[in-house]
Amino acid sequence: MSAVPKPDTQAERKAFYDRIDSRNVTPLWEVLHGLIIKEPNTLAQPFLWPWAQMRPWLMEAGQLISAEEAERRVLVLENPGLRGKSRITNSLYAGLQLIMPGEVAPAHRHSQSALRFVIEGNGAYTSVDGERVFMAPGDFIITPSWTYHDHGNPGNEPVVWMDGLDVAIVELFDAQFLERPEARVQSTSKTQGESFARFATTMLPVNYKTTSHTSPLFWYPYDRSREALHALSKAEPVDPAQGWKLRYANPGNGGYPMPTIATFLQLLPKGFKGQDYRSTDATSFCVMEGRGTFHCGGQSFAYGPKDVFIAPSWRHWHLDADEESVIFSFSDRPVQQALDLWREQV
Ligand code: GTQ
Repeated sequence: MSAVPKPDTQAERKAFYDRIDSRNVTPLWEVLHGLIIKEPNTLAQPFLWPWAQMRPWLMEAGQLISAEEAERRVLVLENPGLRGKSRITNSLYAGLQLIMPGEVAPAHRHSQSALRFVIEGNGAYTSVDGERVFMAPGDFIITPSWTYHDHGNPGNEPVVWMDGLDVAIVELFDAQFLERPEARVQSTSKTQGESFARFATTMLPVNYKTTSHTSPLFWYPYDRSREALHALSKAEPVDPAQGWKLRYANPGNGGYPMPTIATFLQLLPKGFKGQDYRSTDATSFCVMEGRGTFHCGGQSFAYGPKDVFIAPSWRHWHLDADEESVIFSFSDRPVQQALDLWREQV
């Protein structure tokens, strides 16, 4: 047989593809090299959203629409390589939510799991299934899948936090549900002290049993996490890529706080020059303290308090700290690990 295709082969192939296409069938060999690839080749790009720019835009939004009318008054942080998709990475959503004094963001519940990382202001709360949690800057709070939540600000200053949700993951599985109860504001039956007593003291209620993959603790206050990082920095050598880094844990099982989203807090000493690092979990960062530079994929971004920045999957990044820095971050690592997909390289 001749190795040279007959002159009419291309035309014959085309005719065949057209014929099978009309019945929703397509030849793998035309798409294979884009489907199964050597390594991640994400459209997501590194980027930094400076607080100095975001804060005035949030306050402007505060004049344009109420939290009530918006349901959630949020400026979505869209990855520049994924515009129009409401996502900061391929799998996760991030936004900055503002609640003004006296406002309420009405109750609802949805399949998506959410995290809040408080950026600015005191006096606002979020209620999770009847438990009201007052938030302070640096606090990390979760809203587990299918738990009712409303936010309110009975205080006297604007409050802003970063939201992280697994919207695209739930969408991948077409498993979204949403419900709005009659009452805008949940009646609260428990206090955050109660949940803390049950789950935050390295003890558990003696008969605690659950089949849920989500942490029974909703509120991880900053002073505790900051204190832990400080103690760690006195006790052990600094990791060359990550500084001193802790992951937030589900006290019920030692796993991640939510099945889809991992969260971390890291401390970089003044003058830290981080080693290059990459991992398959694209990671979104929010600066709590300090200034420095985030280097990623050949780009550099100066960072300061309250800035948000993103390292895409498998792109090399490192952090240089001009001042001692504390940085919160989140990613889809639990999902990748559950599926035996996660990789990292130092
Ligand atoms: O606070 O419930 O940023 O439902 C996006 C969707 C926040 C929330 C967001 C939401 C919420």
